[in-house]
Amino acid sequence: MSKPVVFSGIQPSGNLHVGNYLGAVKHWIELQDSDKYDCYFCIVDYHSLTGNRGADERREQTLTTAAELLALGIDPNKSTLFIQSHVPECTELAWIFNTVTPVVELERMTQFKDKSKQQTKNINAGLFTYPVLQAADILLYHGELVPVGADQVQHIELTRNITRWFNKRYTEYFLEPKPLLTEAPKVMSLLEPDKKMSKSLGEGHVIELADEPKVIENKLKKAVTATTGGGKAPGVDNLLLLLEHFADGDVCQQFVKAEKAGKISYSELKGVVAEAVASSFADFRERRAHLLSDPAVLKAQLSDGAKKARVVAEKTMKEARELAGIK
Ligand code: AQP
Repeated sequence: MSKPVVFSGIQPSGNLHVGNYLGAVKHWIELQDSDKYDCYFCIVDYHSLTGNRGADERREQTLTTAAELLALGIDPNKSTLFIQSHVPECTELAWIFNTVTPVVELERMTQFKDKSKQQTKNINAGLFTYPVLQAADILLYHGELVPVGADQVQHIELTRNITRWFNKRYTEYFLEPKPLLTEAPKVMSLLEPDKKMSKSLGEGHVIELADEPKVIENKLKKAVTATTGGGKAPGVDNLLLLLEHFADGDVCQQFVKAEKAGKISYSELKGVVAEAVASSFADFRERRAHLLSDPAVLKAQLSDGAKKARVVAEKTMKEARELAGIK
């Protein structure tokens, strides 16, 4: 019996942050280690072309992202880990999907609207069709479960629709995938806690997993907690969420109680969060440095992953071409 396929991707647009970890990558590792799924994890460098970074930076960050995923526990013997552009079939399938996807549906995508505001001088067509390429990635491997953060749910819904549009126009072929969320599907920015933590917001907004303890401490010192006017402060909730996931259980409860009693010290909370996050990733930082010291080994692992992925991708693409009446 074949196992259900899990597929997910991450952009090489910067070092991984605690949002990427709690919302997605931690879940990837749990699913991989459960041994119940056939897991594909992809570093989506084609997707990252929609941003502003240069070629050299992209190439370097792609390897760094691979090292970070391996250092966190993605195991190439258990999962297929690869770089998206090493399996270019996804761009061909994306083209077919572009032709069944109504423009109005893409116009509804909140990520497109947000990114268009963030990069006003570079609102490229790739940014608009980004979720179509994402659908192609998932369906190329017949992904059934897609572990992502809350911000990606709308895109997975669109993937489900693309499946229906393709199947209706041609033949019932693709299965509709489902998003899988963690208990922390949306970690917020440290400086603007009404926005999700995002690499593209800038340095002070994110805690990178590779940040040294002092850096984490300094970032947390500047984190927005409660603003005047009372009410529930999203910045405080966000720090408590980090504590819940990175510190021992009762530590978080003590701060939750103190907050309810109006006796919480934000500077103390920030110090404890900094310590908990930094110590949770101490081993990771060592493994990451070790992996990055030998890029040839990393590249060989990624090339093996792409070979495995390509076997499935070529089969799907051959069938999809036939169904669409090309070749
Ligand atoms: N703040 C977050 N909380 C929970 N999950 C998150 N994810 C991202 N930010 C958070 C999830 O991480 C996975 C990989 O994300 P990505 O790098 O491919 O794309 P992204 O969502 O665009 O991440 P960023 O940090 O916001 O990158 P930029 O700024 O470059 O666009 C996804 O599953 C995502 O949901």
